[in-house]
Amino acid sequence: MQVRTVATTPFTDQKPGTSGLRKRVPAFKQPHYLENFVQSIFDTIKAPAGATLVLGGDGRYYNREAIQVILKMAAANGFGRVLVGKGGILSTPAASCVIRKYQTHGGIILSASHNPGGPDGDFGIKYNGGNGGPATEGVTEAIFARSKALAEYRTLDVADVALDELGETALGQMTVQVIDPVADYAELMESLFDFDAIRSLLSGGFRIKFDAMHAVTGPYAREILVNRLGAPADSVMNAVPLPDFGNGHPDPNLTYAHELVEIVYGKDAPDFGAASDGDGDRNMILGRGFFVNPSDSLALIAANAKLAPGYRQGLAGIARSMPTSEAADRVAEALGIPCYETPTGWKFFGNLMDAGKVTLCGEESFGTGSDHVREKDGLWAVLFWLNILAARRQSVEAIVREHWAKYGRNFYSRHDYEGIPTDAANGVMKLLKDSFASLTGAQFGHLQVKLCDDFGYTDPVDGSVSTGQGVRILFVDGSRIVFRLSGTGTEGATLRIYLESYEPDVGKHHLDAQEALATLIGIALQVSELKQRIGRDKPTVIT
Ligand code: VG1
Ligand code: CO
Repeated sequence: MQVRTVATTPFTDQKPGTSGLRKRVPAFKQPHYLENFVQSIFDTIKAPAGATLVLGGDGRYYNREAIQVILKMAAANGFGRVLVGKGGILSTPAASCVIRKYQTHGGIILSASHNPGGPDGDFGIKYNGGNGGPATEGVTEAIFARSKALAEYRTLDVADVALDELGETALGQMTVQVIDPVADYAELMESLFDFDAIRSLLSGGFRIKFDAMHAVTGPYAREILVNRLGAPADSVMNAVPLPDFGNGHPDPNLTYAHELVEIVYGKDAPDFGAASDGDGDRNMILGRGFFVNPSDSLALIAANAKLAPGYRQGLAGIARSMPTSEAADRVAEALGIPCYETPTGWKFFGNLMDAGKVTLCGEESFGTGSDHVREKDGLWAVLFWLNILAARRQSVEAIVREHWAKYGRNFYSRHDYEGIPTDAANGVMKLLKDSFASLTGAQFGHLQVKLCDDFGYTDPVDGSVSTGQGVRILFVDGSRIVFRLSGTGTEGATLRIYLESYEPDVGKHHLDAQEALATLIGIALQVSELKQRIGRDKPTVIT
């Protein structure tokens, strides 16, 4: 079979964001667009001839077409084998699991995560290295640099490969191996958690509802929660992955997972609710009529980790992204283990886990995970909670309130302003940076500003430096406001405002987070001149 070398011209906009390259489907459908980026990956990673690659995606619109393009290019670029999930499907954590288990030369994951799908929706692609984790900034920068100089790509002129039956097909010199996307992942979960205890919880009348949001986790949740743990079949809703996610927005938060929220806050509600996102790496945890803030969830999992067999030996350390609340720091302190603060994005956790410095990682954006893979992992978090609930036999709410009583409560919220003009968003960030000097020491009611900066991070393992990771306004009493521009959107800009204050007084823990954070919210709006500059009264999403 003849390798065909195709002449191409570079695109200038193939810079990966927080988690890979994300664009609208029509952008990816431009002639050569996907091919250019894939060739840039292959040219950068320089896999040895005959290497194995993992390939799969969240099943969104254009997933199948892209998989065929990538398979042919992988064959033409000298790969020996590609492990591809059946139907082209692999959740992000499952892809990470497979890369690690079969020690492949990394993998390519097709996903725009929580962004909507469909012909006019979003598509995305990223490369994960041999450790199973997202390529580090050094690698993504090199891929971007290559994409700007690319003159040709290589492919094979062959028919498409059948992806709907398990088994092997030859593609030129390469073997395409279609694997069960769920089996390896389910086995890993069973090795970490006490499935017997969870089974007995579920058979004792404890009711759960998991919303797969028409996205990738449906088959995983059915296999694990229903087939292996014995939950009734209707415990998993929206379980069939659809290319357009049923026209929904597969983002597990109180706004977009409203179908689940109505059930869990409604009459005859289940004891536990959870949802996951488009590619299965995010999670939202709910108790009956009760929302668990993702930052609290990380802290709670850390505090209760020893209840799960896979973590009985204790934790090496915890890492959280900078905007994530400091609730986990308090647990780390009590456990006498380190807590690292990294920039936003899972790629910053990989080195810490590889070096054995941390076991658990988390982000405020509904992302929790551990060193079992190198991605955040939605179902893993759900199973961790079920394991804790099976061991403690209390309600979700009671467990969270006990945690607050012991450690204090970190009131926390994120306000997102989505789809605002890029110039206005940049203007807000510039204004804030220009105000550091005047803000430092400034008094707002009972709150005084201690320090303002633009967060920078030096990786403790490889010494690499990442700057410009978010504007922080830190107050003397420990309260914080953080401003960041999203790196995952495809339309205009999204400004995120993260708000946090610590409350040791258990008598105030019942307060609503928005109420408790009202003063900080007012300060954030004032110093950013947000209303004047972007003309919005309210955030698009509050979490
Ligand atoms: C967002 C979240 C970040 C997360 C990233 C990828 O990034 O804030 O915490 O790691 O999405 O998650 P940004 O740059 O838009 O704030 V996923 O589930 O979309 O791969
Ligand atoms: Co995701």
